[in-house]
Amino acid sequence: MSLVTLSRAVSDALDKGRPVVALESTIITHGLPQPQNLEVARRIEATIRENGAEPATIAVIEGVLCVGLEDAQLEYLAAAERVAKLSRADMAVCMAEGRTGATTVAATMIAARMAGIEVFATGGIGGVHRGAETSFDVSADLQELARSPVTVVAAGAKAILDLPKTLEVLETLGVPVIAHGQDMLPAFWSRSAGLRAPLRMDDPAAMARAHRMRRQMGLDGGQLVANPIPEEAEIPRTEMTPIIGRAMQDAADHGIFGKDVTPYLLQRIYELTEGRSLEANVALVLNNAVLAARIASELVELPA
Ligand code: PSU
Ligand code: MN
Repeated sequence: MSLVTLSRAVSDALDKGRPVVALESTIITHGLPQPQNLEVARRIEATIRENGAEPATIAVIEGVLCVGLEDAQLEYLAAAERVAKLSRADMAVCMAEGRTGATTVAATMIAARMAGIEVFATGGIGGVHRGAETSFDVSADLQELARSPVTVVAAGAKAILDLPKTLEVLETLGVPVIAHGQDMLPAFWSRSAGLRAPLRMDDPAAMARAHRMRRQMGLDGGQLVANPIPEEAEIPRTEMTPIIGRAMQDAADHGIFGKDVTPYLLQRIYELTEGRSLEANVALVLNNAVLAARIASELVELPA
C-alpha cells in the first residue's frame, strides 16, 4: 500500500502528466492568523488552477499523509487548535501514531518527492536564525533542500533570520539560490535584502531545465527560487527592522525556543504591525503560486 494518499484531482493530474504544484500546510496552521488563513489557503489553490496547474496541499490527517486536500480538510486544519508542526524529524512518528500535523517546507518536500511532485510554492522558508552561533537554531528546511529534488518558490527568507548565514549554509549544502528577475536577494516583505543573490534567472522555462538537469546529473536536492514581493505590496525594510527587533526581544523574554520560535515571531509581527504584515504576506504567496505554476507547466513539457 502506498504511504501517500493522493486526492482524486491530484492523482488524475499526475496520471495525465499535467503540472502539479505542492503547497505546505504549516503556513495555514502556524504561519497565518485565523480566520484569514482559510480564505488565503483557498486563494492560493485557486491561483494555481488559474495558471494551469493542479494544487496539492499537503498535511498528515489522522495518520494519513494526504497530498491534495478536499475543501473540508482544509477547513478542518484552518480551524484546528494545537496541530503539530511537522518536519523531517517528527513526520513518521505523527503518521505512526495516527495523529494530525501540518507540514513545514521540509516535510512538504518529503511528501512531494514521495508523490512525484517537483515544484512547490510557499511564502518563506526557514533558515539560520539570528543568534544561531549560541542557539544552534538552523531550520531543517535547509538540509531538506539539499536532499529532496523539489524546486521551492519562496519570497526569500524573513529578516527574523540571519540572511548572510542562511546563504552560506545553502552554498555549503549545494543548494542553488536563484533570484527571479533581479540581482538582489528578496527578503519576504521587502524586495531586497541588501545582499546579492548567488544566482539570477528570468525565465521559468530555464528554471525548469535547470531542475531537470540536476536530476540527469544525479545531483540530490532541489532549487530555491527567491521571487520578490510585488512592488505595490512591499513594506520597506526600515519599517520592519524595529518591529522584528521587538518581536525577537519578546520571544527571548518569554523563553520561546525550538520549533515554537518561528510561529511565535510570525504571530507577534502580525500583532505589532496591526495586521499589515498579513496583506504583504498574501500578495507574495499568490505571486509565488503564479511562478510555481509556470515552472511546473514548463517542466511537464521537458523530456524525462
Ligand atoms: N517562514 C515564513 N512563514 C512560514 C514559515 C516560515 O515566513 O509559515 C514556516 C514554514 O512552514 C517553514 C517553517 O518551513 O515555518 C520553518 O520552521 P522552523 O524555523 O522551525 O524550521
Ligand atoms: Mn528552528
